[in-house]
Amino acid sequence: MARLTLLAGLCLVLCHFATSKQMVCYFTNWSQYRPGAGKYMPSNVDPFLCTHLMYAFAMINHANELVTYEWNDETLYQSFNALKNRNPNLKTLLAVGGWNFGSTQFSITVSNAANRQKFIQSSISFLRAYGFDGLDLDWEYPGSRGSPPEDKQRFTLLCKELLEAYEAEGNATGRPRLLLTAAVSAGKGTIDAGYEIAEVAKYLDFINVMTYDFHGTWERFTGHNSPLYQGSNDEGDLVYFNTDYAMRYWRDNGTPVEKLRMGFATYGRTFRLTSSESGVGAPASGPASAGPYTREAGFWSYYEICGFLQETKIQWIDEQRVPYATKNGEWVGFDTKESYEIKVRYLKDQKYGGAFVWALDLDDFAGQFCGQGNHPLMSHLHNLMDIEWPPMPPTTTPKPGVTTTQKTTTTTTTTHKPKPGFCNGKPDGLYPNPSDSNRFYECAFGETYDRNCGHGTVYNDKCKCCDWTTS
Ligand SMILES: *[C@@H]1O[C@H](CO)[C@@H](O)[C@H](O)[C@H]1NC(C)=O
Ligand SMILES: CC(=O)N[C@H]1CO[C@H](CO)[C@@H](O)[C@@H]1O
Repeated sequence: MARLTLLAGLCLVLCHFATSKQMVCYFTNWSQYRPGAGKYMPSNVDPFLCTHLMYAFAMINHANELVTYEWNDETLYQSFNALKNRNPNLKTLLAVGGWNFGSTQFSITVSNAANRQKFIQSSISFLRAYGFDGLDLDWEYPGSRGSPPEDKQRFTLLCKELLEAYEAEGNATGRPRLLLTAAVSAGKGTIDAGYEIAEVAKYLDFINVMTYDFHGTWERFTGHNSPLYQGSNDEGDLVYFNTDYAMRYWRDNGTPVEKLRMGFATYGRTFRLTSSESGVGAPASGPASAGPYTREAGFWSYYEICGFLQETKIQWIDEQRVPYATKNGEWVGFDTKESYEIKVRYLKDQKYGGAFVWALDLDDFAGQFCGQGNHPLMSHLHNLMDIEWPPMPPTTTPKPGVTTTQKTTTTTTTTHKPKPGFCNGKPDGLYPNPSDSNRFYECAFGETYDRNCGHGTVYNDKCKCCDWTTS
């Protein structure tokens, strides 16, 4: 009971901390296949950059079970979740779905109670087996792309039943409940077709509104990937296609502001110009040339854009508060530290609960292209969001080869007189105190010393040290 109270106390501190300033970052299973300096692995992730890491993507099989996608996902899950050994306050979630996975299997999975339960129970064992802290639903999209209209209500049911099952499992096992989040559309039409906003907002811990991909090569005029505000060229439904509108729409239809995460892109979308016009709204036909690393038409990572910016200059779409650049008939709308700054000021004014980034691998993560240091956009965002980790206990016995281990030693803040009894007949060493996880016994020369761990830590018998958890 003392241990539970202590852990609950720890959670109050850390959980409160975590909800006040969040930066959620996506890792993608395909960035491992990029050539040369573009290759991105879990080992490239800085565990102190983001508060939550999302692994994209897992999928659902025909038996409605949560399963891996890539041949080596299991290995990558391990190194991904091992990042928490270096930062014990970091949370990791597994994102299921994604654009390529589409809607078909999601529709089948939500279509009846048995399928939903199969998925829900499989997600619990899968997430626990690999050490994730939760699930991120990336269904693109309920009620669209072949998903029938009734999927809008069924998505709500899925969220409701997932949360109930996660609560029950947390209660039964005494482990922190698995988190449940979703990445959702920022387009008004897709939102209206897919989400009972106020309902799903009750069940989800937070909601990532994908405030990017508003404009791209599928259109016949240049437009920005992730504008903050509406542009004066925008007419008809295009007036909805900006970050401000999407965030307000989710809020005004019933999502508490603290649950909303605003999307930040570390990439841009490109066009090929067809005339001498080169501003926003200029005629275009198709994408610019594919980036040498991302190799996807219409899409450049920030580090590829840095190359493009040589011999041209950054221009601004003033009313939308975002930059673009053009050169040799190619056009890209993207984000910079400056546009991030403006967006974070907006996010804070509106009191939204945090930011999320698509994606870790698209920033200049190793600082090899832009001359702005490692992951310049995301580091800047981290600073703008005032993310601070709780102070770590001192590290006095680092494990060999692990320089950033956060394990503490058996630092005691109080030394009690030898307490007779406990150590009788025991070898010298450290032992858990069965009645208080914040305490432990030290046996030396047959004497029993009653010691306690530093504030907020508990005795962990595996490492014979004071730690964040008892196991
Ligand atoms: C879990 O425990 C909490 C707190 O005791 C309780 O409110 C909730 O109803 C329980 N949920 C389930 C699904 O058992
Ligand atoms: C290499 C690659 O693209 N791997 C997969 C990662 O997961 C997504 C799931 O959406 C798949 O579409 C990719 O094929």
